[in-house]
Amino acid sequence: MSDSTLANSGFYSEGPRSGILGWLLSTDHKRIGIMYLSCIVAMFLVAVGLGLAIRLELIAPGQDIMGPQTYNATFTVHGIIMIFLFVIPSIPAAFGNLVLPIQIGARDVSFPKVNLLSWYCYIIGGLLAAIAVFSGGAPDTGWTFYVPFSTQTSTNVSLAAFGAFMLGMSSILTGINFVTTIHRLRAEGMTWGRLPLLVWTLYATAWIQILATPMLGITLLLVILERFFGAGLFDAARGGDPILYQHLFWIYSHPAVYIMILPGMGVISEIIPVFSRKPLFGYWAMALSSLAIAFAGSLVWAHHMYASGMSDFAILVFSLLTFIVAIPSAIKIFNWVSTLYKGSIELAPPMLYALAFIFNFAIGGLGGLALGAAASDIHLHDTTFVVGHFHYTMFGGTGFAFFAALHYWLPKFTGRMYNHKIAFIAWGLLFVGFNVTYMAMQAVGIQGMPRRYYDYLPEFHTLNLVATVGSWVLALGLALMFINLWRGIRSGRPIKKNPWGGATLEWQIPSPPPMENFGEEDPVVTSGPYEFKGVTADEY
Ligand code: HEM
Ligand SMILES: [Cu+2]
Repeated sequence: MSDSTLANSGFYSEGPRSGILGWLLSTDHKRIGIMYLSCIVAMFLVAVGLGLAIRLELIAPGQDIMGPQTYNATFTVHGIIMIFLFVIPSIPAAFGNLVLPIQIGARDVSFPKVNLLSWYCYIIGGLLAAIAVFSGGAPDTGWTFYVPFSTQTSTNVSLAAFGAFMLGMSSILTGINFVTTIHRLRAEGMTWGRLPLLVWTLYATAWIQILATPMLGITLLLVILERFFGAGLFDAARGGDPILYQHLFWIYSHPAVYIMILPGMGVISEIIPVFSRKPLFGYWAMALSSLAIAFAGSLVWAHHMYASGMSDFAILVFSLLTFIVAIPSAIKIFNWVSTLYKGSIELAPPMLYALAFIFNFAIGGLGGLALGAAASDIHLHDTTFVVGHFHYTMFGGTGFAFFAALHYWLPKFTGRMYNHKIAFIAWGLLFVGFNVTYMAMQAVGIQGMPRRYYDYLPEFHTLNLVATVGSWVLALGLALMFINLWRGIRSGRPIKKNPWGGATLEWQIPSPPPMENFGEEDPVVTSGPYEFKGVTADEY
């Protein structure tokens, strides 16, 4: 951090070592959180650039800026970075590390050294992916690494797959730390019924990280083994089965969408009560629905495979299970809206992103029901409707929750406030640009446009033009948002402990927090996380 005052305050200035080693060898959860956050934002911006390039290629039929091979590599690398280097670590590894220990009244996580190792696994994974891209032959399989193509193509699939393996390792280590910390390091009085909901969602997510991620690791290692030794594991002509790969891949990758969205839901549950000045509606329903999503979400993976030749009975079972998962998700939306009802709403920047999350995720969720129903999915499978759908959930959901978390907690961890007027304008551009881009992609998908094609039929031109222009408005909003946040970090108005009037523990300590989080005494908790009686926001 180049800002002198920030470098001399709180956990930025304390610690056993100074200088760059004071960061690269730090086992402090806040410093590790900041290192993750910096890398994750950098990766996001790189992948946004690739996304904009894809949209530019799709502005008109025919070849515009890239040919088919480059197009395949571009969406593959875009997807790999967005999934493994942005969305999955975005809230758990960055904001989980920054906020979770403080919210439960702890001074750090259970295994600080393992926590630092998780960051190095992230870095190694990222470097392997970068080498796979820049050493000639960027992977062109799609982020799903489907066989048989991924075992045959001459591009750098093994490097990219091993990069994803290391990123999985990083995710598992984060999960192990969070489950142990939440069980063992809660402060006196921090009962399970007083845990902030962000902590409950990170708890449910951590169990998926621990139990499901090894599945991805094994599956990717099998692809690498297949590329080197050609055992025929997935080769039907030699007794193997390519469909087996799809089962193995989605047994992780569908639960992985809950590693992505659950922490985002936790962020929204932190923000909605604070800016409604009302306790969250249905605390236990919210807490238990996180566990229900994690559990039921591990039983629906084959809804990605209705078009793979599955039996009608299997399709029926997975379709029914998919509808069941929608219930706890709907409970969350219902409880957020019930909390807003008759609340004294303050439309501060974090709240705007939280409200946008609810809007976007509701659309994404409804689209998910259309894809969960076999009759409509057989038509929509592998069209740009699917691409629009998962951008609504992963970008419109987790991405907007990440932006909400940036606007809610960055002032706490930098001691400075960003410009609210510019934040409003950036939000407006982002929200409108986002919905124009992905609503148009859903619409042209319903008309039958397949995904992962660099060219398309003339009748799809108008909606693709609209989607591309939408992505420019979206990009303008993103640029304005990050510039405004950066200016806030460098020269924003100094803040005290609690600019928003939050009631959770992080708002009761200095901004930025000291290295030890709390003073001499460990905190003793006597009330719930959303009880605002006597809690007011500091002037800034
Ligand atoms: C400005 C931002 C973005 C733009 C313009 C963009 C655009 C696109 C487009 C047009 C495709 C479809 C390529 C095709 O099927 O032919 C795509 C694929 C994809 N995008 Fe994005 N996207 C953006 C942000 C994101 C974010 C934030 C995420 C994750 C949260 C994401 C995840 C993905 C994934 C996983 C794929 C599938 C890649 C594949 O088929 O293997 N994108 N994106
Ligand atoms: Cu799924």
